[in-house]
Amino acid sequence: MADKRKNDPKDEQLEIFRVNDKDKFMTTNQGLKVSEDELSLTAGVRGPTIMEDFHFREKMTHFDHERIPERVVHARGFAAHGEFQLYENMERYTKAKIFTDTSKKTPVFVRFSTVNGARGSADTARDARGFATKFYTDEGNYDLVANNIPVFFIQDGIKFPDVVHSFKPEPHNDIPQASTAHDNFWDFVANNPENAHMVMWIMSDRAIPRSFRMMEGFGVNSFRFVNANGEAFFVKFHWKPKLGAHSLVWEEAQKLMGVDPDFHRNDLWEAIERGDYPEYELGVQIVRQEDEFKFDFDLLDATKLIPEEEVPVKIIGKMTLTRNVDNFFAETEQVAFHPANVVPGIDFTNDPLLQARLFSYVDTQLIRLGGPNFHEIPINRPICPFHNNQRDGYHRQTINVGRVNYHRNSLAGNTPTPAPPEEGGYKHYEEKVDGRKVRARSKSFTDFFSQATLFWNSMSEPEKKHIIDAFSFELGKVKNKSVRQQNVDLFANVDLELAQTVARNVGVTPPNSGGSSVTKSSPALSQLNTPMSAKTRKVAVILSNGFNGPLVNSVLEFWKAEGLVLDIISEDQGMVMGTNGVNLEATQNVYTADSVLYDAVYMVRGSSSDMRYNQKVAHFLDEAFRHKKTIGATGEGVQWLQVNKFTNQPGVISDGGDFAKRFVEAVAMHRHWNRL
Ligand code: HDE
Repeated sequence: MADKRKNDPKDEQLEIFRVNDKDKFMTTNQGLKVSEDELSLTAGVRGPTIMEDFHFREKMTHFDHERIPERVVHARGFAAHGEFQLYENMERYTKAKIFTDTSKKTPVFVRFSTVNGARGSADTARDARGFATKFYTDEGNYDLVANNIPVFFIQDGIKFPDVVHSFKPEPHNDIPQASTAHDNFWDFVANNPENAHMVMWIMSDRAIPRSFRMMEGFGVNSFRFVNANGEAFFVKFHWKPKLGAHSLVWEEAQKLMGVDPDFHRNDLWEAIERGDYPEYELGVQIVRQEDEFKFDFDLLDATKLIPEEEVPVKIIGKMTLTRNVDNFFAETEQVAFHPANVVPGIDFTNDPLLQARLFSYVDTQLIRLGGPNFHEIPINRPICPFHNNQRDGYHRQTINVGRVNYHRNSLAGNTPTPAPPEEGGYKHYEEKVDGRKVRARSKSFTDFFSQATLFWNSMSEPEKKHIIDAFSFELGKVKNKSVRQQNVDLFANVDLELAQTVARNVGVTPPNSGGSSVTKSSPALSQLNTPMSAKTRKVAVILSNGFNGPLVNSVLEFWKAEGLVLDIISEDQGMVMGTNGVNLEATQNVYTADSVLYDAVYMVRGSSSDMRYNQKVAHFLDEAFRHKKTIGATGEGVQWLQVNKFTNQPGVISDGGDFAKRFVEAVAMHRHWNRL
């Protein structure tokens, strides 16, 4: 860990703000040493507390003000530090130094989040995920504020408060938490058909990721690259995780909300602590200005994606997350992202959703972080110097020296001076704008269903089944029958069979007309076509005293070398004795562990005279089997597979040649969908 901190300018900057209270005397915030912290000052041992007790008042007042408003969306998040390095000079398209200098390592801070739930909600709710990156570049902070879904619900930001109101808990009773499975959301969906494409993604496996480390990121809006000659290009940003994009199954996600509400947080934190640094490649889809109208959708419409088969994603660099935060509140909670934080060479488009975002982020941060000086909070400070005539306001930390706080001036030689573009001054792209003031949407935005169908067509059979199940679950929770009916009627425009199946599941009339003429698909959208790897996958190793020491030892050593993460689970925590003097420490017992916490199970030996234990192990295996996870067994463990009739099923690996290797190959497949 210490090594990773070397040569990281953001880390060096944060260092002066770090305080370690260990081995120090306790003081008040004024630096006065405190002699007593457990007894307030009272008039006599049984008498009233005295106002004079300044230590009590300071301690209590600070506590009373500990909370700040949570983010109105993306309240629950988790973040880490890292670095970005470019593979290839992109100067043909952009003059941004971060995208032209391949030698540079740029510090980054990344915050992942759910959108809907409150700060204390569970990680695995069905939802889009935020994927916001702050690059601390030498030209100023650049924020790529992305989601793990490439499209959005609405086309014009003026509808953002409506869509957010609809998916948040209902206002009369504040139910349900972190879930779209309720009447208001689906009423909004049915009556605002532009969100059909996004809703298909929300009903898909993308909305229940296995890990933040296995999630793609998308800038969603079309941005602009501008090169040194002033030539501009449309650009869409992508993050591609090296481990591939993988998901949970719904039952598992639901159970995890109780078993480990911090499932994604734990996963990221532990991976970084282990040194399994998550890696994501940055990709760009670049479209020439003159090709703006060559697509069958509008590039400015955030409910559309550019299929990768039409415009390939060019991989240009890699981000590695290398360091957990020191303090959640100071860093993760106080970080403030803003899509308008750009550097020369990166510019905006007229996408009406993006234009609204450019207003909203600072506005919300003003209330959340209590004033206009939140850029001075350590996590938000650029690592390059900043100078202007902005002064004062709540919590100002900078002590501006000198008398001049205005431009133009003569007393400070007219400084700070605006920098010309040759000196790095930001110049907005001079897009020609000419039009009447209207409240209207371009006709090129009105096809709401073709790409929803494209997405559906691109799904594999198991993915389609999951989408049907998700629609059925969510609409099944909608009490108003008309809302259920309106939705199946709406989604008949995406796929008739999908709508009919869901209609039958939720007790409304299956639509008999609709359907789509779109036959196009985009294979890149299916998660079956993502990189597959066994690295960092978690395996539950269930064993009890008397296990085959040499065999288990060699299997576990092989797996560790392959990058698997192992948890030894037994009847009790503590040492488990194997043959030939091989002893392993169980870090979990079967009552604290749960199969949903693992990617795979290795059953070594599990029987006990305790029926409760045997039942728990049987349940563990049964659940792993139903969730299509890899199950391996050697020796006595094989009997468990036979009893449960799991043998001869895909992804069930038992004794025999190359057991350890076959198991790793099976784990790398993520899930075995063709299992019965
Ligand atoms: Fe955001 N969004 N958003 N958003 N968004 C916020 O800013 C907003 C949109 C995204 O980890 C807020 O500081 C509007 C798309 C992320 O701190 C707020 C519109 C995408 C995060 C806001 C959108 C995003 C936010 C709330 C439509 C994907 C969390 C707290 C016009 C590209 C950042 C805050 C973090 C947060 C407004 C749509 C991503 C209210 C008005 C599309 C990842 O300002």
